[in-house]
Amino acid sequence: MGRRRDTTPPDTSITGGPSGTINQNSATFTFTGSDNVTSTANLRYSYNLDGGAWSTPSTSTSASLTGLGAGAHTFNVRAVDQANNVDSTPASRSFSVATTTTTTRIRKNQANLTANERAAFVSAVKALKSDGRYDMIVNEHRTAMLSIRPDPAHGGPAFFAWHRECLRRYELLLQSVNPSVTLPYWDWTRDGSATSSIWGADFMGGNGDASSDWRVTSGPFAYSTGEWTLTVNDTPDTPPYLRRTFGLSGDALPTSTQVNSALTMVPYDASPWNFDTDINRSFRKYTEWNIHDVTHRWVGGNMLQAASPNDPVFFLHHCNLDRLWAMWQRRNATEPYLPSSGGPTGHNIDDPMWPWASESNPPTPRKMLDHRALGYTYDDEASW
Ligand SMILES: [Cu+2]
Repeated sequence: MGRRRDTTPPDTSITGGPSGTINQNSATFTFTGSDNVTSTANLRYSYNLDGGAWSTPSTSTSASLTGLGAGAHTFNVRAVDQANNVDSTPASRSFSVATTTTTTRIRKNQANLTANERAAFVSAVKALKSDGRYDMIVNEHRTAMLSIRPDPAHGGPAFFAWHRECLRRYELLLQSVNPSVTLPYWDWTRDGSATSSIWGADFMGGNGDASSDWRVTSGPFAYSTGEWTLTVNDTPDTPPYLRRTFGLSGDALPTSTQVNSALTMVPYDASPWNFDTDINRSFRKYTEWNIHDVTHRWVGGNMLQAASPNDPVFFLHHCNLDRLWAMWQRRNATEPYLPSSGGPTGHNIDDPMWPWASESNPPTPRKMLDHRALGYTYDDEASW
């Protein structure tokens, strides 16, 4: 009499993985099985998605799925024992991928935008202006600078983190109007003249007119369009029209030499963590003073004010500063954000940042450190 042949199939169960709705297009499932003869360690597993082809059986007890489309999915897995009996009732798990998955969005150099991309950006900006959401952001920046003490956004370590959050929220608002839009950056070291394409009549518009109180008279943000009236201002006597005074302050736009100096400057910031920090011992202070401030002054007009986001180029300028911070982080990977304590309120690494501090999961400098985790990248990161 020979040994009785094992004809009993194993059982399979899923031990981990998503259920319900997920906000990403990848998922990992774990599973196990049991059998009358084969030990669990010797079982093999085969799986499929949405009833597709079964994978080749393997002893691996997890499966990582990537590139999942939006909508409902079912993951199926079945154990196979050493006599090649296959579980005829596979374990299944249903889940669904949200239609608005967190996809990484690429921020591009404004000089490389196509005409269509420029038009889409401008029209999203104008949509936010017309429904008041643009002016809400202008007001947050203005209030931070004029009324909240210490200023949560300027003159301290959180300078980069605060503006990263401000820009991210602005970009999300733009994307609520047009999901294909991302924030472009203005590389002043490359496009540093009054005739650079950034100032084109189809994009930011040009310099102010000296004979009209430096009023911007060209492009989509000229007062005459009726679509760009300044309502949030530093003082009640500020004119309602956008003003620019290129180069009038005597400042020059940042050079690549200055940018390179910033990129090699360590540590991130230094005591006393404010306006008095030694400019040669702080990436933050050097960049805020020698690169950020001079650009605000070179553009002039509304860019000199606390309500400087009234000029839409504010966000393109700060987008390049955000890129510079990310580049500095990459090149100085062992240099931490500073400080963890002892800095002005709102500027320590785990301090909630005004005006978002009362939200249930308020942004802090620490939560701003990884820009890619916030859902965006820069178009030239490969060359950093
Ligand atoms: Cu600012």
